[in-house]
Amino acid sequence: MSHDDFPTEHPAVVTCGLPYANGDLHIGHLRTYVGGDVYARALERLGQETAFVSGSDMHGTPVAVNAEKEGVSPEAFALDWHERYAETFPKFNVEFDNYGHTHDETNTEITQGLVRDLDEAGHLYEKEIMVAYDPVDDQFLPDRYVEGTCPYCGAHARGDECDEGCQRHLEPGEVEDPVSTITGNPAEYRERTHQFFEVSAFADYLSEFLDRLEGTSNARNQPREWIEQGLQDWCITRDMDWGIDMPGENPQDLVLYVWVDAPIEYISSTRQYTERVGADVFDWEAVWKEGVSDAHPEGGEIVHVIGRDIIQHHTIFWPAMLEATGHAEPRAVMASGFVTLGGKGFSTSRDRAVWADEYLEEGFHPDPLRYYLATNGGFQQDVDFSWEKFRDRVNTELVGTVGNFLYRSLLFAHRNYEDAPVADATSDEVAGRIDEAIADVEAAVNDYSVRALGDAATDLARFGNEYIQHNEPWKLVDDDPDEAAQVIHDCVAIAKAIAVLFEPIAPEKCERLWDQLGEGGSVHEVTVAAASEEPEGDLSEPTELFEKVEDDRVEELNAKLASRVAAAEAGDADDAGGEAADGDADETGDEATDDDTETTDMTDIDPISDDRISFEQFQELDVRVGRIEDAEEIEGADDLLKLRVDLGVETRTIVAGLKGLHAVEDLPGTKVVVLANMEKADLFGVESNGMVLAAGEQADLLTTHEDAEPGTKVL
Ligand code: B3M
Ligand code: ZN
Repeated sequence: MSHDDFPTEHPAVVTCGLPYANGDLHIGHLRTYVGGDVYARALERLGQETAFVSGSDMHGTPVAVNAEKEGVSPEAFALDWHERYAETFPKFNVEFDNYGHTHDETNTEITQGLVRDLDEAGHLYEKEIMVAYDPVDDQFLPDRYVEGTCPYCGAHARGDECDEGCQRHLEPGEVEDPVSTITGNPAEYRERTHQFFEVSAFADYLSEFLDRLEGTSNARNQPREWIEQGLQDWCITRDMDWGIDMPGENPQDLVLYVWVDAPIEYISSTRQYTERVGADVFDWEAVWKEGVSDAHPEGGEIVHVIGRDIIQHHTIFWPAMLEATGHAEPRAVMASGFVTLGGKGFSTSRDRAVWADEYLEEGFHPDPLRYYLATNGGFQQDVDFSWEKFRDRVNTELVGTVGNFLYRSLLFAHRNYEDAPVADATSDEVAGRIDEAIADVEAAVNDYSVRALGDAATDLARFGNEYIQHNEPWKLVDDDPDEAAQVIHDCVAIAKAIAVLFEPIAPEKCERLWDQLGEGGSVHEVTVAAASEEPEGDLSEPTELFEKVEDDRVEELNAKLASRVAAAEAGDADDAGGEAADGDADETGDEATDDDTETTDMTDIDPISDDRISFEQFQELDVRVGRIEDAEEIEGADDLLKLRVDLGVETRTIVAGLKGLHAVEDLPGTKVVVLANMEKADLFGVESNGMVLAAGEQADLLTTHEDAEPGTKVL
């Protein structure tokens, strides 16, 4: 690793945190993958030799718990998700040079080798510890198999992290009042012998490492505090079947903790890339090992792109493992903020998400989402997604600024000059502005600012719009054809620079622009120097690069999301603490979590929305008085009841999450309030045609005080 400005003479590896292979990806997940991809592409545009790698995280309880719920083996379950992820990323133009997984042979071999090296170097020791155990089910409860109370802040916590409170990583045995997430049984603690890595011995090294570490400031500041508070050693084994076996003598059949083999996949994935392309094209050892390559004795430039919830693993445990085993140290950690949806967290279990596949199925191009996620805020900041905000940024910036400039310039050039306009060279003013944009991109890479990478290109397009508007070439064509040709030549030069500089953010769109410009080859292959080279291609008839997002699409998409959330909430209304066994590594943002107490803590009540709706919007809701005629259970559904509800004009079947909260036999005759024009939903094979309104987790049914008849409208 060096601290020279990029591009350096050493090979670089950009990695993205490995997604747990345990469930659908939503657009919140995509933020770090898009960020990593944008950054890796930008490094390449600067001429830096770069490999971009990641892989699926197959092990650990986040996978095992979800597989168990589905009743399939963790291996089959994880492989299935792995294959889906490997297909999904390229659809968003996230193009890893290698995308492996932690359960393959390469990673098993490298992991076991590295753990052996730690052992031989005297950094591992055995210790008896108490681990959670379910006496009824007769099984150990590592990590997410157990939940309880955080010993540091008192919040409800998972066995391995205080996800709802102080965010600390929790060691086995730390969580108080342990309960099994699988059976709900109270757990007890039993003594077992586990392997520990002496992270505490690396405190001084880590402090110095943090002083050198580049990337986002959150990745340095938080770990400094942890070091000041005193580092604990790290338990690296677990009582589980699923995982990589602890090498050497292993009488208790322990596997390695998932966080041991997961980051090692960064190395394994790079090695697989080398195995495919040859060490002369990319040498994994030159990057990852110290003292192996003569040209790169300190290794290469390692840049980790991660979510901010896994800073500790990447700035404490991982660099200590690397340092202890003769590996190169990371140069930078870029830790992103979370993505929220309409101001709240994504919730996979409540279907409160815009799914990655869904975004594409709705017919949207991946590049506008990349733009949105990459530039909607600084990388460390949380980014809120809403269809309205997406529409606004696409329409204003991509269509209005970038697309508009390109289309009007290239159309004018094509109509008036057929191929390239005839001026000899780009004017000094415009050439100077393009050089500035190139310098902005170089600075953005060295500042680890994904957002500034996007801004460099959009600012240039903004300049282009002003330039063409100010010079009015359409007026000059007749009066001063040479000047007109110069202006348009300049605009084509700006368009070419945009194609090069915007490629990291919008790779597919920029490839198309490159084609329209008649430049040969692929824009993916050129360096930023090409941005200031004279445009020489034969222009083809341009088409608009970006499409507007229409208002009615936004309404439609919001309605779909709302009805899905309502259907999911109907499904888990009585599911107290229902997220508990969810294994949802993927819940992002600070969503209010379920609470399994009977009383409502007023501090948990959501603030009243500031977003007012019009009376017209309210009138779109067809809310009616109804009377339950009949209620029955639904086979296989833990929370739901099937109701027949008299709405005066007709009797509807409505599925509601009332099971366990209301006695089935008490319900017939109860007057309720129904949202009658709710989108139909299929729940456990029953078509639900409407929604019964109820308050809170206990589903307190709304009713009327007097004798309004079924069918009466609620106004
Ligand atoms: N699989 C996912 C997460 O906690 C976890 C990342 C591993 S990166 C080496 O975000
Ligand atoms: Zn805590």
